[in-house]
Amino acid sequence: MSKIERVEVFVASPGRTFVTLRITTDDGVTGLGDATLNGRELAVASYLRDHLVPLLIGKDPARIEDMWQYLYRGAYWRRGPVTMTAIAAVDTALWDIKGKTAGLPVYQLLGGHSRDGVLVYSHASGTDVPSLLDDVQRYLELGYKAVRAQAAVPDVGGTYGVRKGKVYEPAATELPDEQPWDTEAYLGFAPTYLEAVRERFGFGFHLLHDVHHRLTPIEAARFGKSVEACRLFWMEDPTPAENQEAFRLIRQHTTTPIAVGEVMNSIWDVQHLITEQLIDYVRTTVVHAGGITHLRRIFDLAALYQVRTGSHGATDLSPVSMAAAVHLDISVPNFGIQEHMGHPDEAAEVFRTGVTFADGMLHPSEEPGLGVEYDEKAAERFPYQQRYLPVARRLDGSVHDW
Ligand code: CS2
Ligand code: MG
Repeated sequence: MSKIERVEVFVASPGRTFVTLRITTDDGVTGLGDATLNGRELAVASYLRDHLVPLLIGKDPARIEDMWQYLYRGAYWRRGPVTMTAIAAVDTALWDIKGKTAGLPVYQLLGGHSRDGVLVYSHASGTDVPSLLDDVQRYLELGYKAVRAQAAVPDVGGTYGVRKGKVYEPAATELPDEQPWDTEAYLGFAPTYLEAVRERFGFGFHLLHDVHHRLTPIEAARFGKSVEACRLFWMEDPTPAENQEAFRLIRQHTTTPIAVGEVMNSIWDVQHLITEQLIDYVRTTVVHAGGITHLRRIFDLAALYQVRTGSHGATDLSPVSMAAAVHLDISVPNFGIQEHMGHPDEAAEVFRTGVTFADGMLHPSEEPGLGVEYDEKAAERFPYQQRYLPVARRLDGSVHDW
């Protein structure tokens, strides 16, 4: 039996901050895990370094399920984004090691190919409708079969999702940027630009939109109804999902499909959304929902209720968890779509990934394990930079969901 001999936690900012866990066994096999929690990275790094690393040394890396139960049930204080991201990083690294030890890519350990490729969507955005339409055109020309569309609401400063640089990066300031929000302005404007996209490009591709937790249930019902003619692939996070009941009201009013889950980190957070079919896609991820081991459970529950997967894949999910996501996506029966926002150029100097993009789909590496390498020497060139996600405030100055 091999043993875990070394566990390293790297915090670096190649274009943006990533927290990466590397486990090394006594026979020299390494595994990687993503432990990035945007805006709260150091909390997870400390949870790993100060609380989990002492527990991992000497353990059998092959006992992935036992390790998951040990770290989850053994913590006493359960769930939450920090705990589940730390557990996720360990779990993902152990699956990487298991694949390398077996000489198989991780997807082969999960049941092999269920499809030829992993349909992905990217992100078109604009400061106004013309620039949004140009951006949609760009992604369609790049071969994407699915595009998310977001545009700035006129006269409302920081609408969610409008890219500034090469990739959309919301965590951009040393203290939270306080951005104004006006629900009425959004409800009046967003349907017009989604209609404009359909008018210009037709219905030959999937169109997605992220409401980003901004509406009340009845406002979300109104929004969903107002865009039914746009035939969205989904409206995402229409209302905050702590209250899973809230989605019953939305469901009563609109057939626009609903996607929820990127901020959820356990099966219990999405249990009723799935079992009562209040959503159509579940967006939980390898990195924030307890790793491959737990995410498989969520996806299997979803499959029983015809809920499909639609995992989050923004810039703050590192190439490690994106590779793990593609290994899961290619194999699960109820796959829906995978978000693929890409990473800053500097990230490629630190992470080497075997994931490939072709014809609107991602493909996992055929290398044993996840097919990702981390260059800690290169990472030293990108010291940690603390950045915060924005905070939204209504026009009266009160805090709103960002
Ligand atoms: C968004 C993200 O990609 C998405 O669907 O919700 O951009 C999200 O805002 C960031 O990942 C937060 O870190
Ligand atoms: Mg989102």
